Amino acid sequence: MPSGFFDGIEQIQFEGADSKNPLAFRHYNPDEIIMGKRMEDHLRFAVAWWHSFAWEGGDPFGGPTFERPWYPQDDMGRARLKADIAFELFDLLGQPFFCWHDADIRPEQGNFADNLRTLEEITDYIGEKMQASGTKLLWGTANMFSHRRWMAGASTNPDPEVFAFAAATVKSCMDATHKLGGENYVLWGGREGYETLLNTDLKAELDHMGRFLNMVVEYKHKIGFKGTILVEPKPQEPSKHQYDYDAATCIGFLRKYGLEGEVKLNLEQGHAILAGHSFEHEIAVAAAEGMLGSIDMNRNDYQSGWDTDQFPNNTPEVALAYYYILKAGGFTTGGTNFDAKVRRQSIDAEDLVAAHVGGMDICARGLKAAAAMIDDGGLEDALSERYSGWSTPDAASMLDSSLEEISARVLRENTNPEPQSGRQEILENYVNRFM
Ligand code: XLS
Ligand code: NI
Ligand code: NI
Repeated sequence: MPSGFFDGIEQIQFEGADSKNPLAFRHYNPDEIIMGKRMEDHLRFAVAWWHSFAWEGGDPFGGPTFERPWYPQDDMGRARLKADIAFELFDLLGQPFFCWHDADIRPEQGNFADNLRTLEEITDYIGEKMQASGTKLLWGTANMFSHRRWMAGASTNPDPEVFAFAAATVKSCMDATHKLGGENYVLWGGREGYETLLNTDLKAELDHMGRFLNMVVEYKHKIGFKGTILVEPKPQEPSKHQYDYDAATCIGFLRKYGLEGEVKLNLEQGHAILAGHSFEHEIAVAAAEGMLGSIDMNRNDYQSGWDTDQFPNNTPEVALAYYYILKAGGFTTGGTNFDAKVRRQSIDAEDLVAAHVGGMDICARGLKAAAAMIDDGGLEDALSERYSGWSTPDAASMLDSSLEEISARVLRENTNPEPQSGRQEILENYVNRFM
């Protein structure tokens, strides 16, 4: 028996680019073959439980604006109803995956034993629903930032009892993710950072976080979890300074603690913007290190300075993100998780559906544009041309020589390089042809 929450909304269909139906896909056509692979298998969309079902529409100035039948979220019966309605959305959208934090799917119990018991109970229930619907788990994660126990951090907390609570919590979430066949496990350290250096032993905190992540990897192998462990960079918010600032910082951290072969990155558009980067920059940095894992797709407001988690709606931005993802070989265990929420005035069930339909469509459109650019090869040609000097044996051998030898060469050959155009506008015009 459907809950009635989505009454009047039919399963979303692909109707093609000319459709005027606001609840239809114009570009997302799961079976369409792009570069030899189904569109659905390229994009691997996931719905995020937290934004769509747990967030109640509050902001720093006001409380909840949404009224949902599963509120208040303090009861296991209503947690089950929330799961029922989540799967109703999944069936309407037909996206292949979803993601959760423990705190999104079960009510906070205030102690570890009851948190564990209710997590096991609700994930058994979700497991049954997954069987029936075919929707899979892209990743699970632990919410170690909302409850007051985490206010000074989880694995970086000065109090070892909080470190212990965090370790037990992550173990429980890894077990639940493994049980549900999750394809990745994510760690985002919202409180792994600090408010003031005056009360913070930065080196000790980083060492604890490095050891903690090693324990996660050790446990993954112990239980035979085949998914990928991912860390998610973000520069600030909620902490003033977060240790996982951006992709480059995370890569340095992973190398320092010997985790470069074990852990990859989950990159989020809004976090890239907060760090002063573009999304494609973060993707390219991770890809260059072989550490591109998965993405949290959303859109950040360029003026506000905080993490607005809007649904994406800008084709060129999305297309460039997928261009660099495709160039890196596409996703393996990763996917496109909508870490995005409707605005707090968008209070209807229809808004929730429309937001995902639009997000999926813009990503499909971006993917098609990205594939067309790869197929055309114009950007790749321009790159080869720009770096072609390095393919001569003379230039390549320089990298195996020394400053003295190179200096002698410059004097001998009277080297005096002629500047070449970077052709940026020409390349930007080229990209626009595909949008
Ligand atoms: C918050 C993060 C969070 C992670 C999962 O800004 O994006 O939602 O994706 O903990
Ligand atoms: Ni995220
Ligand atoms: Ni975020």
